[in-house]
Amino acid sequence: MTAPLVIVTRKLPPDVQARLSALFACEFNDDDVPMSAAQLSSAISRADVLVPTVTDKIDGSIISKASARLKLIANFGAGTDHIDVLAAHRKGILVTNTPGVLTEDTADLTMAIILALPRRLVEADRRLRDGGFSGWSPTWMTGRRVRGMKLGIVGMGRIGQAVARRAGAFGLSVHYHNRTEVPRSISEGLQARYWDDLDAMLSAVDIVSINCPSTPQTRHMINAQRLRRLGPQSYIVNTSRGDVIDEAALAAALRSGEIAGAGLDVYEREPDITPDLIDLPNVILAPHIGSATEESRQEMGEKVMINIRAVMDAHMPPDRVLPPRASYNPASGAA
Ligand code: 8YV
Repeated sequence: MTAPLVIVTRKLPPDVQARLSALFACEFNDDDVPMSAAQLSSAISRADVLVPTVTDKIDGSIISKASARLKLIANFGAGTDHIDVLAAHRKGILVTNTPGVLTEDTADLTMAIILALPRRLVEADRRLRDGGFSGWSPTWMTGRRVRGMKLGIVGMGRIGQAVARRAGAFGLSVHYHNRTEVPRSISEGLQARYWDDLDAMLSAVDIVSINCPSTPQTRHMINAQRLRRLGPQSYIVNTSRGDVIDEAALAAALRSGEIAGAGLDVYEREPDITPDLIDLPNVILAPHIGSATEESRQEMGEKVMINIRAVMDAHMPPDRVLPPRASYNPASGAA
């Protein structure tokens, strides 16, 4: 029996690629240039398993090119908004992701930005490098005290909860908005207050952290009108997906002083960034590095391999992603 063909769209950590090679017949992308739609179509038409990342748009038209041999799309990453999971499901192709292993690292980056924004840390670094440090001054580069601020978390899943744990330790009070209230046992442990009404929460908090996935329902959830609710002393942080915030509206709100600052790790049209954001001093811009630790990337690779192995052994993979409930009838198992 020939080994299943696994096609990996981006260069993965060396240990992960070595182990993948030991287990399966593999095609890697050692140049690490993101594949074009034509290359993805070719890959999906030949593979038993496709291993894409957030930089690959696996839409319905790509999925239509899959041959009958494609059993699994094993995403290297937690978010699957770049994959048409329903189209895959309709063709009987399983989709998996890598949840859990990047939670703490993404929450660390989120907390780092939450601390750095009001304290103007990145701006201060820039000013010093530009020769602007002529010695200590009682009034220069003053920011705002983080302790005592109210943090509003939008999306209280794994990462939102991990951010809440950190925020409590830094003396922020934790508020959250979620589709549904999390169990009391969790919110009481985090001392987190639930807000059913997002608008009301935005008006009440000092910092907002976006930790929800990108879905048709969350796209541009933070728009010009909601940014106005935040107010001129408030900050917004996004380490989830860029399109949850209307990026043009955010740039306008920052420029006009409607909000005090923003810290972003994700963008609406990565790798492009609204040029205005680059010019503004009150913005921290990170290049989508939430899960960028050696440890997370290694463990994401482990998860990919475990999911492939389970499917190859005719078991249900541990990290199966199902289509959104609205489009899927679990009773019939069909969309
Ligand atoms: C990953 C992420 O690095 O896992 C996610 O959803 O946003 C990132 O942290 C990326 O998705 C890799 O595909």
